[in-house]
Amino acid sequence: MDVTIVIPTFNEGPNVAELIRRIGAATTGHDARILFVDDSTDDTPAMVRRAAATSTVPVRLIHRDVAVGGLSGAVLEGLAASSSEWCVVMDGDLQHPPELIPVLLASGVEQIADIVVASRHLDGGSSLGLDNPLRRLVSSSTTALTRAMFPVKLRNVTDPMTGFFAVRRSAVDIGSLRPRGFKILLEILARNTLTVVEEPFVFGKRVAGDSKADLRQGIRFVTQLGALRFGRLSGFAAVGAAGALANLAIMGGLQALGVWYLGAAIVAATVTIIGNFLLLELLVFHDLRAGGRNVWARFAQSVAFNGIETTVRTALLWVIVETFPVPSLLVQAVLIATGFVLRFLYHSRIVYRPARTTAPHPSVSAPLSASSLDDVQRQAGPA
Ligand SMILES: Nc1nc2c(ncn2[C@@H]2O[C@H](COP(=O)(O)OP(=O)(O)O)[C@@H](O)[C@H]2O)c(=O)[nH]1
Ligand SMILES: [Mg+2]
Repeated sequence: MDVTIVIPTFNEGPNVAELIRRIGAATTGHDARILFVDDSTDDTPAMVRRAAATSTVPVRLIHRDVAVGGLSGAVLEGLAASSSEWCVVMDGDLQHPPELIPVLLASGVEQIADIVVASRHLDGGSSLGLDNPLRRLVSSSTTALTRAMFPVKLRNVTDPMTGFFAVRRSAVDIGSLRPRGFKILLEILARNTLTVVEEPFVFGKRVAGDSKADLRQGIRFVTQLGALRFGRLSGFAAVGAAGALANLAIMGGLQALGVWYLGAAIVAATVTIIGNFLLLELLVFHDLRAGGRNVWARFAQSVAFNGIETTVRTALLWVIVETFPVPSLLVQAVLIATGFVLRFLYHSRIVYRPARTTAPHPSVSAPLSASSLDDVQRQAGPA
C-alpha cells in the first residue's frame, strides 16, 4: 500500500535511528516512505540524515526554521506535503510502536474507514507510558470532557487525544484546520465528518529525550476546545459576559464601601476595559494577532472604543438615573448589553480584521524523491 509516515520531531535525535529501522521492518510489503517535519534546535536533522543513509524506506526531511503551529502545524505541513493515499501520523520518540502501522492500514482498508485511530483506551490498549499519575489523570479527564462536548463526532472515538493515527488524505479538508498545540487529531475529527475506526495500542515509555507537553499546551488545548465548539463569536460573548459580571461586581462592591455610583462605575470600567483587551488577545483573536497591526495599535483602538463607549454609557446612566426612579445597577446592565453588540462589531471588523492578502502565494512544495533523502529548507533565515 502507498503510505507516508508523517513524524513531527522536536529534538528527538537519539530516537530517530531506531525509529527508522523499526518502521522499515514493520512496513515491508508496503510502498512506504517516511516524512520528518522537524522543528528541532539541536542536531536532529543530522541524525535523520545519517540514519536515512541506511534506511530500507525512503526518508524525507522538512526542517522548519519557524515552527508555525507547533506540533499540529508540523503534522499539517506533513499531510499537505505528502501525496500518498494514506498517511500515518506518529510521534518520533518511540512511544508509538511502529509495528502497529500495518495493523492501522489493514483496518482502514478492510473497514472502508477514513481514519484509523490508535487508541490507548480500548481493551488491549494502555497509557501507562505517560510519565506520571498526574498526567494520566489530566489525560483521562480531558478525554471525558472532550467526548462530552462532541457527543456525535466522537461517538466512535475513545481516544481523541492520541497522536497516532492513519488517515486517508483525500477525506480531510486540510485547509479547514487551525493548527495549535498538540491535539491535531481532535481538530481533524471536529472539523470533518469522517468514518472512524479504532485499534488498541500500548503507549510506551519515552525512549530518550524529554516530553514537550507542558502547561502552555494545556491552555492551548482549552482554547482549542472552545473555538471548535463555540466559534469566535461565543468566545467574544464569554469574555464580554465575564467582563460585565466583573464590572457589576466591582461597581457594587465599591458602592457597598460608600463610593458614589458614578465614581464606582468609572473605576469598574477602567479595570474591565484592560481585562477585556487582555482576554480578547489571549483567547479570542490569538490567531489573528500575527497578521494585523502591532499590539499597542490594537490596544489603542480597543481602549479608544471602550473609553468612548464607557463615557457615552456613563453619561446615559447619569441622565437616566437622575430622571427616572430606576435602580442604577439595572440601568448599567442594560447599557452594557447594548454596548456589547457594538463592541463585537468594532473588534471583529476593525481591530482584528486580518490584513488583506494581495495575490495568493504559490505554495512551496518539493517533489517526493525516491532518493534516500530530500531536504527541504523552509523559510531560510537565522535558525
Ligand atoms: N515538529 C514539531 N514536533 C514537535 C513539537 N513539539 C513536540 N513535537 C514532537 O511531537 C511528538 C510528541 O511530543 P512529546 O513531547 O513526546 O509529547 P508527549 O508524548 O505528550 O509527552 C514528539 O515526536 C515530539 O518530538 C513541535 O513544536 N514541532
Ligand atoms: Mg511523547
